[in-house]
Amino acid sequence: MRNFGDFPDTLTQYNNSEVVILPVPYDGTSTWLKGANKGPEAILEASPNLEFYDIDTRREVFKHTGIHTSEPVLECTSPESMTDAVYERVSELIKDNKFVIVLGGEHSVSIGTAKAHHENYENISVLQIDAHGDMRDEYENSQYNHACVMARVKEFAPCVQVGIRSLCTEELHNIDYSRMFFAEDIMKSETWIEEVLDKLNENVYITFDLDAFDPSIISSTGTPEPGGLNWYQVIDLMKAVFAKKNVVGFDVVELCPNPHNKVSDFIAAKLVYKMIDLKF
Ligand SMILES: [Mn+2]
Repeated sequence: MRNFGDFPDTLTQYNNSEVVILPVPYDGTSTWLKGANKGPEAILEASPNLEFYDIDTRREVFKHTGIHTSEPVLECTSPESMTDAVYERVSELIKDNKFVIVLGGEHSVSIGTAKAHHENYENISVLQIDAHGDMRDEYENSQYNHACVMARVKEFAPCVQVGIRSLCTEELHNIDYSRMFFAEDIMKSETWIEEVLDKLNENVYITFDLDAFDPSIISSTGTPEPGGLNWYQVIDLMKAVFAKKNVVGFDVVELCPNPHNKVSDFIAAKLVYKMIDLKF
């Protein structure tokens, strides 16, 4: 896969980079539209077309951090073996003092990376941005299905769920409504970002399912839902979380690229770069 951005070699070499992008093109458990395995490549393909100057911070952050794109994790025998492979790779990168960004793939790729961050940082909480609860105990005979991600993550770290607008009966017993921010309530609230911050620990891992966005902004996802977040709601939340908490890593998942419309790919790349800018 190509490198994120189109930066000079000195700014993409492993040893020179604080940031490592780890593609996990896994699509073994998605239940409706297939194609999330093409997500990482689509984000990387779109990335050189970004403007790398940030209007808020008035700089080009890649020149300060370096951004290395790692060899992808290709293990796909089962969701369990993929999770183990992601966990191993992310753990190695964290021990090398890298800030790790996993690009999915469908949402099950987040279990291994969230676990690696949990074991290397004290008291992390996990901020999930998503249209879906993803709290089923199991789905289609697997506990590692993308519909079960947050049920697995909740076993080791407290979670806060933002942008939710689709639940199923089977997951309701796992849901803590005091830690869930429905998209509809966010639209009517002026204090929701502070309330999200109040629920998070100092160390935060972010798992970002792109279907949290309204489909008018990002339509290329495996399970789109109406009534989602807009760009500035997301960016305002990200600005607050990166400013007030220690974000230890993140993933961006569930891009299911449409070859006839690359808008979603570009927005996903822009989100990744903006989050890097906010971190450093
Ligand atoms: Mn989702």
